[in-house]
Amino acid sequence: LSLLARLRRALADGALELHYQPIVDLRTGAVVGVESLARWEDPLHGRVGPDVFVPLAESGGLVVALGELVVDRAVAQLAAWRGQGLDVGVVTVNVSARHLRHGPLLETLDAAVARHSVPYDRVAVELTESAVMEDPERTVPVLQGLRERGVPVSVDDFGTGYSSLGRLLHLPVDGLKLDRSFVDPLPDPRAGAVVEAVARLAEGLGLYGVAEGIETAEQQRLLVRAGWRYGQGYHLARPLPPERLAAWARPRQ
Ligand code: G
Ligand code: G
Ligand code: MN
Ligand code: NA
Repeated sequence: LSLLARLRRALADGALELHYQPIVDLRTGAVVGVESLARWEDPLHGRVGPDVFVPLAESGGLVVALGELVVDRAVAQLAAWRGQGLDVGVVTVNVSARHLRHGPLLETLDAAVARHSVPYDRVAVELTESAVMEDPERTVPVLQGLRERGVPVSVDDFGTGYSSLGRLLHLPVDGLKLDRSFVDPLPDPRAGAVVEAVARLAEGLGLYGVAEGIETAEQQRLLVRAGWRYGQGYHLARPLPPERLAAWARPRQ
């Protein structure tokens, strides 16, 4: 069986797992959200990374099936945590360009939110720059539909696309996630200038900002000083399976 066929079967069986990486308030350490990240362990090939199976799903016509599984799983997990009295803030889902443009994302979300009785504003969507920029006739109505529902939308990997800043920032989005390639070189002063400028840009536009890929205490400190309120990264916490995330988050609500 090809890897694509194995992925198709895994999706049909619900055999993918989600791990959750905390997003924290960098000043207080409180958890404000968790990013869901898909994990696939194939019985034959072992662990296959999302950098492999997400593009495979996209090219193989499985992107809607993947997106539906991920959205439903993430919303169900949020509901389960809420039922246990655990408040992790929002749960974010990564949505691929193809799902945004050609898939029934709004219907998928509506169904998941209704099934698990969670408020729309606790489910956030992460989209890459290219996903929001390409094919605006198709994407803008979906972004508007998310906004009407109160679903926060952030631009992921911000700063790595080649889109026009002007056009990007006219789109109905709520936040941006600074790509970790800008955090990684810190404390390099040139990288420091960039993260400070982007923090000011986000603030001026009324967007919330999340700095990604924080791996050291010094990077965290410099980001706070540069104006970043929220962040995630291995220094704070790795992506964790649900039970471990709950144990991590309980004292940090
Ligand atoms: O979790 P991390 O290695 O390993 O993720 C690698 C890439 O895969 C990241 O760009 C991430 O956004 C993407 N990714 C992880 N989970 C999902 C998912 O559920 N859906 C989509 N579309 N992308 C995902
Ligand atoms: O593209 P996106 O931002 O969704 O990708 C998230 C990816 O970044 C996941 O693969 C996640 O495991 C990874 N990640 C999260 N924190 C860190 C970090 O501190 N350092 C590195 N190198 N990767 C990270
Ligand atoms: Mn992401
Ligand atoms: Na990113």
